[in-house]
Amino acid sequence: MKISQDQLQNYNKEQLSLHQNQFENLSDNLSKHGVDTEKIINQLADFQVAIPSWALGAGGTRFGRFSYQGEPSSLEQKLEDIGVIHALTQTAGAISLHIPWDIPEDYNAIKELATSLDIKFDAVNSNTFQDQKNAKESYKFGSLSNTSKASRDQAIAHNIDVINIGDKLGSKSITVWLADGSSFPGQSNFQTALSHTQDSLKDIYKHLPEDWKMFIEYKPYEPYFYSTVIQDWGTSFMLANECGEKAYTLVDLGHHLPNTNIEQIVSTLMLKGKLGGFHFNDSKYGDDDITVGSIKPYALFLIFNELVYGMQNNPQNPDLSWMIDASHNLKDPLEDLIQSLEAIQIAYAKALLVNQDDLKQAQQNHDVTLCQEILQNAYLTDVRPLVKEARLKRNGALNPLQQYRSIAVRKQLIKERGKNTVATGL
Ligand SMILES: [Mn+2]
Repeated sequence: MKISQDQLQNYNKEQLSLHQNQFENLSDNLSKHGVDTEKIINQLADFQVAIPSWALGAGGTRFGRFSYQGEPSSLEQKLEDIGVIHALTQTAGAISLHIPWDIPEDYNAIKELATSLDIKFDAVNSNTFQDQKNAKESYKFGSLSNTSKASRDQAIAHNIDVINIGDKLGSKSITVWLADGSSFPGQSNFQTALSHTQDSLKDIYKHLPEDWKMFIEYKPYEPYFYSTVIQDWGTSFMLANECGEKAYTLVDLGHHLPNTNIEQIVSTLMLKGKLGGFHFNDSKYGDDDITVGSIKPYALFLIFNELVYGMQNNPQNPDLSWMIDASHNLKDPLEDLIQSLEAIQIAYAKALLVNQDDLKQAQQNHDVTLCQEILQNAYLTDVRPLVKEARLKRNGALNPLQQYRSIAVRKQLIKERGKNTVATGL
């Protein structure tokens, strides 16, 4: 299904005068404090986040999977779902493909469909965390780090295939996340596992097209419980440096132990020009993959504050690949993604409100109280009118979730696809 401009505009008309009042109030207030509202709205309008191809259906837990009705059962339908979210939010202008779950059959048709929906192909993701049907070698005891050369070679060849598939679609990066690790002390030789991983990554790196990047994702634990080969940003950073200038670290919000200072990690990586990708989600305990901003919105703001600082002050760091990496077990996946995109825009807008010059001055004067006030004043500002204005500028919906419900998208999808369709994924 597709949302038409008429549907959007009719709906927006009803909400417009209320929005205009709220926007003018905020805008006047911000102008008095020297904020360039127009500039912030443009920055918000330009900010696009990739939706992964596995996020459109119901995700599994370790114990079961409860299907959601009207799930997309082909890559075409997944693109259509992202098209719906993008039409409403104007923030989801990219897809991140997971291979082998979503290998296109007709590349030109897929590219045309994506273009018609204003969707670009962002990083492609390889999968060596599960065995594929008829695979010769198993990843049960690791992929790029496996003590078996045959398993490592198979995993390297798969990553090269993923690059080739992405290249045909116009992607410019590959994300490598390894489940490799061990569950028991003594099971794995740490040095051997790390050396194998390094050599395997270098082999993959050799096959990167000139204008491509490789993102190396880290995670402290899970699926194994004692050790993970690429467990933290330091290990990822070291591996990226060993590979070369086209290799970068990828930060996933859920891949940290509780209370890790993620904003400091982001800041360090950007200073070194090595932050390439960023995955959004939220968590209470571990890699919970729940709606962005649903648990720790202030932490998200502080992280965005460092990202904004880096984007403004670190030309050595490339533009980032942004993606939502979450799983949807209870909510309609599309509603969850709309909520996540809203939370991302809100955190970004608040970070853009931080007066970096004033903050620098306060830091220089060791005025700790004022430093905190500057951050909290930005955080406590209700920026939703700015986010809405940015959407309006791009002909999106003033209130995406309300509109999604008022035009009964899910009901329509169930009618088109049936109740029992299942999207590929975990
Ligand atoms: Mn991730």
